[in-house]
Amino acid sequence: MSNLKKEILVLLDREQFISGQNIADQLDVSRTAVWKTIQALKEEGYLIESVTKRGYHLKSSPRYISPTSLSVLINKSNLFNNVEYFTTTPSTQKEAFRILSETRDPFMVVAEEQTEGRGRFERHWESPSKTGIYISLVLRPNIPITEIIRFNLFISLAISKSLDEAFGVETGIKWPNDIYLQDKKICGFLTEVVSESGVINAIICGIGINIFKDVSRTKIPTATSIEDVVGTSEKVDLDLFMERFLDNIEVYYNRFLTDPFSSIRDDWKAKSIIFGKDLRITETGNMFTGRALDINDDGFLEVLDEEGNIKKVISADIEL
Ligand code: BT5
Repeated sequence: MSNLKKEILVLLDREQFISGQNIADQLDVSRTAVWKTIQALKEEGYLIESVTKRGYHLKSSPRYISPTSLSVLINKSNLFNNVEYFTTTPSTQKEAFRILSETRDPFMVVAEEQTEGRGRFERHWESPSKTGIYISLVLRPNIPITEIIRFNLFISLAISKSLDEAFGVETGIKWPNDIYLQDKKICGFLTEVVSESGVINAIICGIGINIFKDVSRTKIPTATSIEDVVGTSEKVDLDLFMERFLDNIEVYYNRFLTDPFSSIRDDWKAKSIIFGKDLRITETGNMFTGRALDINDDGFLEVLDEEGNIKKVISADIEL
């Protein structure tokens, strides 16, 4: 990633013009270098107006996430200092596992398209090009593997809040790993772990979010996208979403490291969509029906089954 691209993007303003000379002086580069970099940004999808004697002005950002905006955001992040960006890849999870051995630092993998995106239990995740966000977060907490159930609770709240804040929607959490919007699935995530002697070496959390409409998703009747709900793609600002997302992931990941689930229980339950409903629950191949009562401090779901027994469920498929 060219540093100059990032630096010029930070200087370009939506309200005011900035002259090429001013940019060149501030960044200590030639005006030709500025001009060339502006052309490269235009090729990435930035609409940059240039007016004689006034200079440059940013009219709009690309419709989809741009690698340059993403690396500007990563520079501000206290949690991640590297992002690997792919235009296409089989799966960001696969890339994350490959890169894992090269670094001890947390990092992110982002792709515009996945050809073999996967859900839990090797299920398929539909990942059409530039219409969804496909991310793997790699985190390296030094904690026992049993804590991973709690991780999912903190992360689901971070994702759900980010969607609400960026797009003005009201998403809900469908335990254990889905985010719903208006009764349909807008996001799914899966958490995989590399561990040694019961201690986590790395968490690899893969998150798929449907943003724009795409014909390939119409075959999944339970799926929706942000565009399906907000109506027009002009209101969808992915730079804003990524900013909210990185902020919330950092906040809730830090809280996960220090605080018990009880500290977010009320917030989490207010966003949960499974309470007070009859559920069909499938856990390790066994299906039963019941009502969700509560989530305990370890992250287990407590369910009242039809025989009146309280069952504790760790991870399951839930049908509402
Ligand atoms: C999940 O699995 O919901 C976790 C999905 C995680 C995807 C991310 S994308 C980045 C990273 N890299 C990867 O390769 N994966 C992760 P699960 O609960 O098993 O749900 C899968 C089911 O959701 C499928 O069987 C379909 O019924 C449905 N589905 C598939 N694609 C979908 C989509 N785009 N939107 C909504 N539902 C979908």
